[in-house]
Amino acid sequence: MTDVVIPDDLAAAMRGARRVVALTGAGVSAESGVPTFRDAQTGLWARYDPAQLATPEAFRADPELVWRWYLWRRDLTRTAEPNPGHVALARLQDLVDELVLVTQNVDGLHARAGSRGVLELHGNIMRTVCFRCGIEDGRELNLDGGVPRCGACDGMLRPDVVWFGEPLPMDALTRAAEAARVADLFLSIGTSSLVYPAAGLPYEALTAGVPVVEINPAPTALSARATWALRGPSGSVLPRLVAVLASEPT
Ligand code: BV8
Ligand code: ZN
Repeated sequence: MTDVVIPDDLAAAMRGARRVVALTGAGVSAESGVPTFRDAQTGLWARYDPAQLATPEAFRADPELVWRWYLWRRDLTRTAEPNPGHVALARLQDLVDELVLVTQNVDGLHARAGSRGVLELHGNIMRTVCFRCGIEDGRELNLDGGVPRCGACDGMLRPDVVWFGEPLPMDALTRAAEAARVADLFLSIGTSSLVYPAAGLPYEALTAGVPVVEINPAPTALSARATWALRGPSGSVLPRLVAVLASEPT
């Protein structure tokens, strides 16, 4: 349990906020047992750098190795459950006029916690698309017959995630940037703020005069610019932050 206290001026800002944007990273799923990118690699994956595996080059060079990594992460994701941090954000959506939830996570846990309209900037690990023609393939996959192939063009199938060097879904990114500029409050939760263009969003907010709250047990690249930094695990800090609104006399 964290001893993080919500400062009075932040509580007042929460109460006055009609439009909120929340950007989440791997840290928000850490308490669900989904390893963060920083400490992603355990066991047989310990010797691989995730940023090396999550690239189109790595997939072309050894598609089976990359698939084995994603199938390992899919199993972790399937067995994971949303934690109180995910649940608090789903609840916040009903306590403010507009909450735009933007995530770098590919685990789908926000939607499983009940959040609606989540902007998945980096895709979703449970979806599969063709590397060549792009169509989605909903079949359950394994590697028994080698790298799975597309039913339409026989191209290689790949997880529907954004790899390093690949563009983000432009619609989601544009909506996230627009929401950041007109928000009353921007929450940056469980992210090291190092991967772009997602890490640029809190600066869009700051440039537009929108205060930024960082929720992270450790300092990040954003900390020096954050308006408030709450140093604790999101699984206990977020319920406390949202409780500020829940306690408001209706
Ligand atoms: C692109 C999907 C161009 C795959 C991912 C500008 C400057 C420098 C570099 C670049 C730049 N612009 C672009 C780049 C290159 C690159 C980049 O940013 N590189 C970095 C490493 C410097 N960006 C790209 O390549 C992007 N594409 O630019 O394309 C383009 C444009 C047009 C046409 C062609 C090309 C694509 C980036 C997306 C890559 N895909 N994921 C997969 O998952 O397999 S990124 C992946 O890593 C995650 O999605 C996430 O974004 C990132 C990991 O970061 P975090 O989520 O923050 O996690 P991390 O482990 O780092 O930190 C966890 C944090 O949680 C820590 O701070 C920890 O303290 C905290 N924590 C721990 N426990 C808790 C907690 N917090 C709260 N509670 C807890 N309990
Ligand atoms: Zn195809």
